[in-house]
Formats: sequence, structure tokens, C-alpha cells
Amino acid sequence: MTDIWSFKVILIGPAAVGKTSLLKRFISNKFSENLAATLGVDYLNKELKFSPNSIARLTIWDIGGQERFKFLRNTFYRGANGALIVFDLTRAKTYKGIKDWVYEMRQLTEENIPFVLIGNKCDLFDDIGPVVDSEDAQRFAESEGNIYIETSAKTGENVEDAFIKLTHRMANREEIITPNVEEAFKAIDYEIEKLTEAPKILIDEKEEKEILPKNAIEAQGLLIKAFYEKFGNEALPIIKEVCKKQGRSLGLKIKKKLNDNRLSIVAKAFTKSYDPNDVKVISISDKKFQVQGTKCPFGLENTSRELCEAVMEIDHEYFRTAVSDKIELKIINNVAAGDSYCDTIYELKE
Ligand code: G3D
Ligand code: MG
Repeated sequence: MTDIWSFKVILIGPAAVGKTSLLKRFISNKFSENLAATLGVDYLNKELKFSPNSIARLTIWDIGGQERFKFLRNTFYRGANGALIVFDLTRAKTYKGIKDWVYEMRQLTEENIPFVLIGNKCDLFDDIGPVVDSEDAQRFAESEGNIYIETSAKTGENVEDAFIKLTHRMANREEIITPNVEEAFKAIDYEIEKLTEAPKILIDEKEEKEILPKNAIEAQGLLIKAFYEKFGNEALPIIKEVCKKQGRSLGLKIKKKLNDNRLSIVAKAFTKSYDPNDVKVISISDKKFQVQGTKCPFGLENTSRELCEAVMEIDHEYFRTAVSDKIELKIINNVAAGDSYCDTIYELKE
């Protein structure tokens, strides 16, 4: 059986080092002398057979190195599984800036993603001679647990090799996305949308300024808040009980869909039900899942910690059902209690 993997790869580095040329070479085995400077973000797909039984579907994102595209960086980096970090072997300045690129990448990607450091334009060695210390580049890449390769987009030297090596590294460390799970996620996305968004209430701009629920979850939040305001702490066990049932129902559906009870897999499906702008995954493994959010989907901001805990019974029960009843939930911060963001940890206690 052939394993199919999906990876997002980003191409980063200063302007004019040859990122777009490397991409074109890899995708279509062509080199074009007159590429227009990359405008904003561009991405291309390619299937790569990287071992006898493994195919990777790579989505390769290319960004202009120009400062003026800084605002696109979050989208660009989000969800990347690996990076090619490129400098120009004929311009020392491009190598000096590489640490800043690594730093930026580390800030804006979720985990310690693998990279291949690329010294490009090695075809010009004979004309120009060494401008950058290759051994230093190698040491730097290795100090970060990664590798260094010299390429030429012009002759094609080592270009495919760089992509293959990166793909191996992404596949080797990937505990989160197992083969074909990506396909399963597409199916559950639809399911989750139906469950959590139910018919969207159409509202015009003017009405939106009043507190009107935008979807079923916000409507549920309004009801919960009204109930809590009227009955105070007495309402909490009732809210908790109902939310637990809701979590169990969602958990059973996901369990059936995924047919895999590892925390990492369930957590990944769970995050897909949120707007990626509102949540940030801090860590994800089969033992622990930590996630932060800036917005409460129920609109419970500035109510109380107790109310948040009661409603979070949905998520807790979801994980208990879909993973194991040994899942513990710790709420470190929450916007309901007035914190600026929510921070929660789900841990599998054996
Ligand atoms: P970028 O996407 O990093 O900004 P480009 O870089 O791919 O646009 O390439 C910048 C310039 O370097 C281009 O030249 C391109 O032809 C050239 N180039 C890219 N890779 C190589 C290489 O491996 N060897 C040589 N000799 N040149 C390369 P122009 O003149 O079009 O600006
Ligand atoms: Mg470019």
C-alpha cells in the first residue's frame, strides 16, 4: 500500500536569492531568466514520490522577501510543516540575514518545524569564487538539527534533492498528520460545520451592531448567559449537565468518523472546528494538547470562571468520549474570568 502525505512547505529568504526560480525548477524542471519579482504570496502543488511506498502532496508557498509584504506573513507561515530557507551564495549579505528568517519562522510557526538551508546559485562558483563560508552554513543548519544543501535553480543541481530531503524530515517527525487522515478531516469539517454553525442567521451590517447571535453557538451562549444572570450559581450544575451531553454527542460523532482515538488526531479534528484566527495550538501529542484562544465562541467574555468551567464541560466530555475517560482538563486562563486569552490543557493521565 502506498502512503499518501500532505505537507505545506514554505520558501523563505531575502529577495532575489532564487526562491521562485527553485520552485519553478522543481515544479516544471524549467529555469526562466526573467521572472517577475514575486508579488505577495503564491503557491503551487506537486506530488513527490519520496520513497518506494510514499507519496507526498506538497503545497509550496512562495513569498516575496520584500518588507512591504509583511502583513501577509501570518497566513503564509500558518500550518507550515517544513521550510526551505534560501540565501544567495554570491551575496554574503543574504546569508547574514538568515538567522532573522529562522527567528521569524520560529515565532510564526506552531512547532519546531524542520528546514533545509539552501545556498543557491552554486553554478556561479567558478565565476565568483567563495563569498559565503559553506562550512559555517553547514554548522549553523546542523546546530538547529537540520541540513544544508547547495543548489542551482539554473542547472537544476540538487534542487529535487533538497525537496526530497525536506519531505523525509517532515514525514519522519510527523506524529500529527498520519497518512490519509487529511482526507478524513475534510469529511468531518462538513460534519462539524453542520453541528456547530447550524443555519447561519443572516444579518445586515446595521443589525450586527446590536448583540445578535451570528450562529447557533452564539445563540446558545446568549441563552446560557441569560439563565446564569437570572439564577446565579444555582444554574451552573444544570448548564454543566446539559453541556456534558452536548460534548458526549459531539465526541461520539467524531469517534465514529475518525476511528482513531489518539489525542493528537482528535485534537487536530477539534481545532478544525475553530476559526484559525481565534485559536493557537501550543502543543499537540498523544499525551497532551494545549490550545489558546482569544475569543469565546459562546461570547462568555467577562462573565465568570465558574460559568466558563460549566460550558467547557462540552469540550472536556468530547475528549473523554473520543479519546479516553482519563483525559484531564486544566483551564489556566479564560476570557470569561477577564483574562486576555484562554489557555487550556488536555492531558491523558494513565
Ligand atoms: P526570489 O524569488 O528569491 O526573489 P528569483 O528570486 O527566483 O526571482 O531570482 C532572482 C534572480 O536570480 C533572477 O535573475 C534569477 O534568474 C536568478 N537566479 C535564480 N536562481 C539562480 C541560480 O541558481 N543561478 C543563477 N545564475 N541565477 C539564478 P534576474 O536577472 O531575472 O533578476
Ligand atoms: Mg520570488
